[in-house]
Amino acid sequence: KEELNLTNDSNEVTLESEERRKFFGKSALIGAGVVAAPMTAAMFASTAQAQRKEMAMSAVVHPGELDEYYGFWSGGHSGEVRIIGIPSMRELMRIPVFNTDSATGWGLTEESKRVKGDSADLMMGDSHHPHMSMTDGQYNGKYVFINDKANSRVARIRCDIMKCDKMLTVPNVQAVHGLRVQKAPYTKYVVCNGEFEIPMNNDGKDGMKDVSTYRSLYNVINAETMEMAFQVMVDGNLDNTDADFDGKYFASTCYNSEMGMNLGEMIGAERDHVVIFSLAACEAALKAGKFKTYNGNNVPVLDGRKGSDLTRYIPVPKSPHGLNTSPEGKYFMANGKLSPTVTVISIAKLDDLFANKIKPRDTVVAEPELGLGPLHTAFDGRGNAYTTLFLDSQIAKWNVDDAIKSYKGEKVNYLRQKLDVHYQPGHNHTTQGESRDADGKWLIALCKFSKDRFLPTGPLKPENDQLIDISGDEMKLVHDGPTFAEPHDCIMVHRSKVKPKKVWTRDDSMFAETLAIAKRDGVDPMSDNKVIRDGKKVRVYMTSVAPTYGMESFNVKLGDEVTVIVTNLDQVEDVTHGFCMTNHGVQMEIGPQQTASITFTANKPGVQWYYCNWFCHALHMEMRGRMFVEA
Ligand code: CUK
Ligand code: CUA
Repeated sequence: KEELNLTNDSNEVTLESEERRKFFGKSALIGAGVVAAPMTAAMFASTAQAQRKEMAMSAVVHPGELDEYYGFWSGGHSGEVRIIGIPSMRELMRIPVFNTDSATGWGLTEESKRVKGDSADLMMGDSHHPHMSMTDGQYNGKYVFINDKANSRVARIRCDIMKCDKMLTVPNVQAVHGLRVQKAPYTKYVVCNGEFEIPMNNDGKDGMKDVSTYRSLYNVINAETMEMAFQVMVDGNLDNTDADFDGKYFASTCYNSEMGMNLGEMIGAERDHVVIFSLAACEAALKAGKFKTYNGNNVPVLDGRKGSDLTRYIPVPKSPHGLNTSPEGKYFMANGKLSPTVTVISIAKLDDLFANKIKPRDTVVAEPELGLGPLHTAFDGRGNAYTTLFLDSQIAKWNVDDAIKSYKGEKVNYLRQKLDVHYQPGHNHTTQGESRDADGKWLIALCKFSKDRFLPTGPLKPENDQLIDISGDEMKLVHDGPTFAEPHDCIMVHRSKVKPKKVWTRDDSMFAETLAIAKRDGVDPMSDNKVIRDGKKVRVYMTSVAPTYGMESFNVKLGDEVTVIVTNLDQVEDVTHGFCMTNHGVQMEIGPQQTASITFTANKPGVQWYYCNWFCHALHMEMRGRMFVEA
């Protein structure tokens, strides 16, 4: 291996990046051994600098090679989730969730409308926090959950097909923001914050301007059924949240304990708080029937305001933002935002806090001062934390144990390094860093501005997702990645945890209801090509095998409501077909072995061509047929 010429950047060098890094380390050592004359300080500095440079792990993934991690990226107000390969930063896939998608027909197809349920008419969303289901604090590859701040929704993505399969509009709240999963013993619950304060019973009747009736609720959702389990009323509002690794506590930041209705009022108080929720206490209250319901729905709302035994309120410096649990499970960390600090809360002390043996601030074991605008913190599993400084445009690397010593009064420097990022970072995240498997290899900084880092694209510029090597003692920036609005948050999951299917299976729940309708129509979608008339409604069943549809033409009457149901009989991986009715605003994806359906009104007389819009074959252009619309 020592003989490999690693400066030759050819495809023959296929060492895994970790091996390559070790090798660089070794060769540097060997190099040092053969230096005969003592080096001058300047020589040493420049050599060290050069070594540091070459010792960064490579983000290059050669053609045909696979990335080591799946990155699940929020698409912000694009409303989607994106899959990014790490470390290459290649965008592998987009998963439409809260948005409407032209290519796949998400939001247009019957199947996606069923998933969206009561919000099927909404075309947009604002996704922030993607988090994967866990078992014993480790990613289990089953689901990714994500919130929609814009329409107070939570959605679930099935990781075997990488499609959204459930969506829930959370009642009694406005703007679902921070979202996490229960980490242990398994993800029974998804938890999320209602951010904006509203009157309970928000019915527009008397008193809606009386702020004293406004509340924010903590929302607990059953991860498997995606139905509301219960909600917890709190004092103040709620921003970000996270869970412990014991299945006992959740924690949320509150930046508006003042219950202010404008900026000045919201930032008035010197201190806001972190709310700690006891899951056992909440479940007991639920069981004992200690709840109320509001707004005419039957979701149980528990009272977790100050003085209740469901919660505790820990004062922290004003207007905290991110809430992060360290991966060994010891600490909740609240990021200061308007305060230059991160407040470190000992999870081991929470039992005593709930037993009233100690005061809320007694749970704080460190409050390191890091720089201006701390928003979110990530971890390397080696005892270091990495905090984004929005205003300083930096990542601060600091050592948690040293910060604790310093808080106790010892003279230690907990700050390890500050790295410039470009520019204004919001979230950051490390490879597997929110799970027990934090491996300390890569850090991502999701920078809100890119300014001069890319070719100018007009007044609207991309954001900049930067990849940072954290495997050594020093953070090293290795990649700039332009992204469209607006990745808030991401997770990076080792590829061994995720097992996607290659083709659909016929018993998939995504189109089970469509198959049930076919059955009622007496149609076998795997073989029949048939038109079923049901009054003014027409259901057109057709198969597809590259490069033809099973039905060359069909007849309808002007004004009919037409549903086209396509079953793709192809079994070959990657042979996806489309269905588009020209001039009717509908198209969709039909993957191998999938059934998908879409509805439109036949509102144009005469010959209307339909065609396949997913390139499937050399004769893909010829994959089309006619709808005859009788006037
Ligand atoms: S929030 Cu966007 S930078 Cu929605 Cu997690 Cu902090
Ligand atoms: Cu089928 Cu293109």
